[in-house]
Amino acid sequence: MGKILRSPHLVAATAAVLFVLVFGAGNAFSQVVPAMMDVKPGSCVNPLNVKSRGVLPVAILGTDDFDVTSIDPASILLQDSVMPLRTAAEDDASAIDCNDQNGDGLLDLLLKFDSQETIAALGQINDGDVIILSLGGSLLDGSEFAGQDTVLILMKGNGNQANLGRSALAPGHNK
Ligand SMILES: [Ca+2]
Ligand SMILES: [Ca+2]
Repeated sequence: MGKILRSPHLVAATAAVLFVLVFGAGNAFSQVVPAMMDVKPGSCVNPLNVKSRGVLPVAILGTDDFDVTSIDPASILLQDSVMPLRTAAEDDASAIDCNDQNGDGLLDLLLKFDSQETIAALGQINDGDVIILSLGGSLLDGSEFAGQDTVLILMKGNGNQANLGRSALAPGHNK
């Protein structure tokens, strides 16, 4: 039996198995589950006024391959630094809400971020910039997810654009 263990074929086969194990494990750690993210659900342009003192609503849309209830809400960060609001904002029932935002029958996770905190996390911005917002976090099974959407930076006006985004949300609330 000792001779068989030293067989070049067996050594090669063992190496191949080890390679697959290591490669597979590496993949499991580096894989990030893609998530569908929609800043300001109901608005395509996603204007973000730098003077807005309100909230920036962001939906993570559930798909057949992505169940939003598998997200660990405590892990969610926008731009790697901004946590979603956790207390009720104004007349909203809760800051983190699970409902079917886009009416496709699949649950979506609705988050709200403080507009000023979000703007501060963007660094140098100019009027009219289209900025990619990144959102990420962990799933309850420990894997990571990430999504992206864009916002249009507005530096003029009085913040009414931001309020438009919020009122566009109202019809999406389940009634
Ligand atoms: Ca949008
Ligand atoms: Ca949905």
